[in-house]
Amino acid sequence: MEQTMRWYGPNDPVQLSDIRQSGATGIVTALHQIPNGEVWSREAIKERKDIIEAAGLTWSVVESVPVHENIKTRSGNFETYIKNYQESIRNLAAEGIGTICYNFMPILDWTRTNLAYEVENGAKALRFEMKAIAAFDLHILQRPGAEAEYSESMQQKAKAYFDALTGDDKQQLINNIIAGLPGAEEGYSVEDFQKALDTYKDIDANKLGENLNLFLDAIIPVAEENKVLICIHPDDPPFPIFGLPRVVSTASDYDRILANNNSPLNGFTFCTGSLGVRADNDLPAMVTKYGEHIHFIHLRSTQRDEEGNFYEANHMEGDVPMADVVEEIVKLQQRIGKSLPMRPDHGHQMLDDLGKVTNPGYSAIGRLKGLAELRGLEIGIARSILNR
Ligand code: DNO
Repeated sequence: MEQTMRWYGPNDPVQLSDIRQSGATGIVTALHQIPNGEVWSREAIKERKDIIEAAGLTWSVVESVPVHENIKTRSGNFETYIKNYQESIRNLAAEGIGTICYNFMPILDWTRTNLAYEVENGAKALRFEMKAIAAFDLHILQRPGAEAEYSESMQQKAKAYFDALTGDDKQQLINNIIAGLPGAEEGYSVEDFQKALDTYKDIDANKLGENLNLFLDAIIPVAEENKVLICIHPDDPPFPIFGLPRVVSTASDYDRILANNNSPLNGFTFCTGSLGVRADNDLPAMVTKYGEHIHFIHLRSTQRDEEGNFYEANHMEGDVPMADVVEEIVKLQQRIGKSLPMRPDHGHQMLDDLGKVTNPGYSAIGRLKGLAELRGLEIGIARSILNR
């Protein structure tokens, strides 16, 4: 795999020089300063690329060129936003950047309720807890009709959890869920969030899936002309929250996306952490089946339970069968004759980083540990396959 790391740009406390020492050669970044929907100009792209190259690294993947909400709901100025997206693809290609990641999650990008969940050894992990989501939904947002989406017992747990929150805890929970985690690009107040939810009143999963297809119909031909790989990130978490539809959570979602547009450039960001939250996703089998359409890989693991809670486990632990996944990736790379860009996704906040201000999930040492383990795993598997 081509070893890469995410970098949030010049304000990221983890610097390019740090990433270089991790052994990664590629950078995954985005022009976060450009508002959603606007064109990424060649100049802005080149400026960022030059900074990366001056540090001895390569800009391997754009994560993400965000998709404007109007495109997802096909309302307002969506046609202009699609044209702008096409233009950004052309401009990225002109600057030599050939892989673009995006997602099609309504309103919220990735969602967690606790950004400092202490694991057994004292390190901190990101966590998604259903009763915290329900407490926010039922008692802070007070979304009309929300009760119907939670069992009696979950409603009770949420109430007890909510009653025990201090004012600060409440604010923290609100921030964690809707203020926008790094890379999310959008943040909301409670009132604005309800207004945003209302824009999905008439959009179910079928409709959203159709809107995704229409978006792909418009951008894949441009990607083909410019030889740019386009890869959609799965929903995180991979099930509906706040009544919002989900269309990129399972293998059947992958099938639907490819049935609409089977271009080799139309593909996936294979995120084991997101997909791995569902027990019905067979990750190694998905690598084998969709391999030719996997353009970018996020490796991380999650530990889930039946209630829908999960936290981010060590890269080699948790529910993701990491060795089996990497074995399929090694075979895939041999089959297609190229190395796929991979970033160790998220990491625990640990050691010196516990005392630092870090981007949740993106501290240096936890990701460095993950990358080191994954690098060793790949080398070991590749050797054992060659010697068989
Ligand atoms: C979280 C990330 C997501 C991801 C976007 C892709 O750590 O995996 O923010 O970048 O959903 O568009």
